[in-house]
Amino acid sequence: MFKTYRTSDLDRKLNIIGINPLDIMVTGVTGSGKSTTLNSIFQKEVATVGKGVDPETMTLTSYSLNHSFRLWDTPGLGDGIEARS
Ligand SMILES: Nc1nc2c(ncn2[C@@H]2O[C@H](COP(=O)(O)OP(=O)(O)O)[C@@H](O)[C@H]2O)c(=O)[nH]1
Ligand SMILES: [Mg+2]
Repeated sequence: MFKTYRTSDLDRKLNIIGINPLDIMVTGVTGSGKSTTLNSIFQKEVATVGKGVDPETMTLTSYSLNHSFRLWDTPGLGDGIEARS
């Protein structure tokens, strides 16, 4: 579904602007659901989801959805949800 949505159209437009693949960085505080969002987009467990508030994603990792889209999972911004009160 998402993987085939106007893929050739978007691919052609990305080539016109000279940015192909398009890099999309998923960012946010630790535990905000970045890895979960990636798993949802890919409809399989590509990224390890954290348990509780401990940071799970420690490195910058890329996942290619197709040859035009590359998504990047990032470590949290350090302001974990445990720091909120
Ligand atoms: N209730 C709820 N929990 C979520 C949601 N998305 C992620 N989580 C939970 O939040 C925790 C951290 O998720 P994770 O994807 O590892 O966050 P990340 O640190 O931003 O990558 C995990 O226990 C997930 O199951 C959501 O939409 N709703
Ligand atoms: Mg993560």
